[in-house]
Amino acid sequence: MINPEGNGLFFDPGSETSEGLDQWVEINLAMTPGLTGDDWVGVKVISADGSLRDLGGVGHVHADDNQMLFSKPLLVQLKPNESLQLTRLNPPEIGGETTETVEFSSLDAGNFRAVVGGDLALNIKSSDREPTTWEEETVSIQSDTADGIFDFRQPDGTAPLDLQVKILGDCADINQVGVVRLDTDATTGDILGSVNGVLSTAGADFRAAVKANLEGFDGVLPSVGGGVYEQTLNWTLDAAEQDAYALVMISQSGEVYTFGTTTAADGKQHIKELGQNLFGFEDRAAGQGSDWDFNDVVVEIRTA
Ligand SMILES: [Ca+2]
Ligand SMILES: [Ca+2]
Repeated sequence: MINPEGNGLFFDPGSETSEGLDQWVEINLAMTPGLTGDDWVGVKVISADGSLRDLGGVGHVHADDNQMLFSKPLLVQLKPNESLQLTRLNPPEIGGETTETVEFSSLDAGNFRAVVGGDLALNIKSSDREPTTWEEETVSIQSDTADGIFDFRQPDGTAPLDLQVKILGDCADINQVGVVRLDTDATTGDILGSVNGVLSTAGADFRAAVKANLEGFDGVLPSVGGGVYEQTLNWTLDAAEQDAYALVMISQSGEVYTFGTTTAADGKQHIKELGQNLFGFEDRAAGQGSDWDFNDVVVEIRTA
């Protein structure tokens, strides 16, 4: 239900679905005329104790001429009495987060509309499908908008996991796309911010480790670019391959971009979340003519 101030949306476990949101919620930017690739919304919740928790970001994929290419909702999980908050995000390099008025309104059962700053509309609805195990896992590990990380570990861990990897975008350069396995704690199972023992804070050593451990999708390391493009690859993970992975983009000039806000050589955020398991990269380093459109290499992973 909408809070008394009209600027937050509650998950109230005691209410009927028609009045409130279920635990799993899909958030999508509405198809409003005039939207550009820069229109991007950060999703947070205010917990019952008043603390703020990030849930990720949602936007659309636009070509450089602003033609709409792809969009996908952001799936988030709300705990009882958490209040959903929305903030317009600008590309981190041109101002970042801005504080604006958000107005929520109730549509029909379990459906809401939110308008950020009077012009950026989002559709919010209780999700009518159960997320898969790894989707549920990624909801918590993709909470920062720069967390391009997937947890493909399955509880049973014996059946192959069949995935589809959609790669699309608009860029002049030719860039490579792949993944890297992340270290996990053998006891707790926690995903560690390291590759082959090298921490993501290790700068050039970390980027070298990412490059040295780069993997493709079923052995295919796609090169993409030279204009607007789209391709879909199959990726099957057998039990031994079901692990934690991060997306990686190697630029035409050999720069390494992966998860995190400061892992790139220029210290800038080169990846941002555009929807559930959907991430866009900016392919040029600061000083190489970067325009921070984050549509140069866009990757979506879903179950096949
Ligand atoms: Ca760009
Ligand atoms: Ca571009």
